Amino acid sequence: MQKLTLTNKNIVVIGMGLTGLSCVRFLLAKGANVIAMDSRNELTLKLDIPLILGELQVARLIQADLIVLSPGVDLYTPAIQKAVEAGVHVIGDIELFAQFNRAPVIAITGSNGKSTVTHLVVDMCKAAGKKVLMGGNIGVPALDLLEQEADLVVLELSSFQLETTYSLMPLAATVLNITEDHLDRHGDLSAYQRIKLSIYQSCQFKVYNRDDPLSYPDRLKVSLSYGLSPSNSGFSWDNENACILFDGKTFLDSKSCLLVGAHNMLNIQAAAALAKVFGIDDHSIRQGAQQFGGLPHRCQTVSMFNNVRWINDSKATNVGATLAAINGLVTNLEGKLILIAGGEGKGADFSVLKDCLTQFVGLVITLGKDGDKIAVLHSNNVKVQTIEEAVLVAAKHSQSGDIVLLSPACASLDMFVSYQQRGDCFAQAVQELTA
Ligand code: UMA
Ligand code: ADP
Repeated sequence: MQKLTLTNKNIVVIGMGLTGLSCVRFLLAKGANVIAMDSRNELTLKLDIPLILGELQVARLIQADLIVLSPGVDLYTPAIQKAVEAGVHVIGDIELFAQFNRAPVIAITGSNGKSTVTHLVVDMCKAAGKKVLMGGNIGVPALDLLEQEADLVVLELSSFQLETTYSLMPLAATVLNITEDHLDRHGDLSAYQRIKLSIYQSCQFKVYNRDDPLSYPDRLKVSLSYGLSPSNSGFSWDNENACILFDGKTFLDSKSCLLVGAHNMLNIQAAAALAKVFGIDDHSIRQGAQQFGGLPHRCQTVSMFNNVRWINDSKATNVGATLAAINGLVTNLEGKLILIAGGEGKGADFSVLKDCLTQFVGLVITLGKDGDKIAVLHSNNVKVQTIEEAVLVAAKHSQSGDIVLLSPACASLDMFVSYQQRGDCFAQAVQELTA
């Protein structure tokens, strides 16, 4: 895409959430004429520009010089597609960022592990004394980062953001893994995969997961790989000694790290590879990896009571994350695993959970819009209405040595404002029970 000129251009920003508001601020500062739109019928926002609420108006959209979409707004909404057909460019905030950013970018996507890897890379680079900024899907709109000077910008990118990005040209990028997610928006796995892989477009160092062919860049030149499979080049895993290797030699002893689980060993490798190609020294990489204790709502122990471990993995919003949690936890399990799952399934095929549930899970407690689709996969299941009820049922069936895991394999939005609220409700119910 050609370099954008924004001054005096008529630009429509759709979606007045975090992203949309950052776009409005940025575009106004660049001298554009901005109109805001939001599908909600009511919105109490104080904006000094026109705000059009309710159904998107095609007539307004086709008059625009440019449309900037929030990630939560579907590019294939009929009104937006009419504007595209009329020749109006549609981009997202990451494309705007790309057009005006001057700092090197490390870009991270994948179905799971993005936030963990993004934090790890930032910590590794900070350990080396670099001025690093972090943003994107992680919660800080990328455009807000342009206000500060930095040695490096680390961006977590979702498929929604990548779908409207054309000229990011990251210094280094990775697709951590690809498992079904957001199919309600992208249609099928291959469409979702194609959007994820676009992160490698014009990227200098393609850092890739050797063990997940779906996530491979199409050209493997100038690349560094990671994986749990053996390899004499790039990062790999020595299962016997529980160490991360680089080019076949010991790089980091996992026992010196706070993160646990096979998926986190992959996350550390991915972050280390990205930091390495940016030129961060090995000592700082190890330091960053060793000091990182993990993020809330990701396989986080919230209570240990009567030797039952209660784990909040509310951020597991797709089947891949739940599979990783179960497979990671069963290695140290004394008793049985009780799984609490269900919510908004986003069009996923849950049958891939069946073998894992049958093999490792003693009881499945389900709730939410698509809970029944998970309940049918296990002969020992209980259906509940609320997270509090799920905790009570789990308490009744648990005994010393068991793990109770909230790892829903679904989004939370059918019952909660966010995955954080779902995780907090779970933790609170567990606290009340064990107080
Ligand atoms: N809206 C419309 N029309 C629509 C849909 C939404 O007008 O068809 C409006 C809503 O009424 C609301 C606004 O758009 O006013 C919300 O915009 P948004 O959904 O794009 O959300 P933001 O607040 O801008 O947050 C977004 C990301 N949200 C989504 O992708 C859904 C945040 O990721 C991200 O942190 C933030 O930008 C900053 O970059 C959240 C997320 O859930 C955490 N991401 C998904 C995920 O991780 O699975 C992709
Ligand atoms: P994202 O930002 O991609 O959602 P997070 O780091 O927030 O990723 O983790 C989300 C969920 O995925 C958590 O439940 C976590 O336990 C799980 N997870 C983290 N890393 C991986 C991985 N490499 N593979 C599979 N699941 C993972």
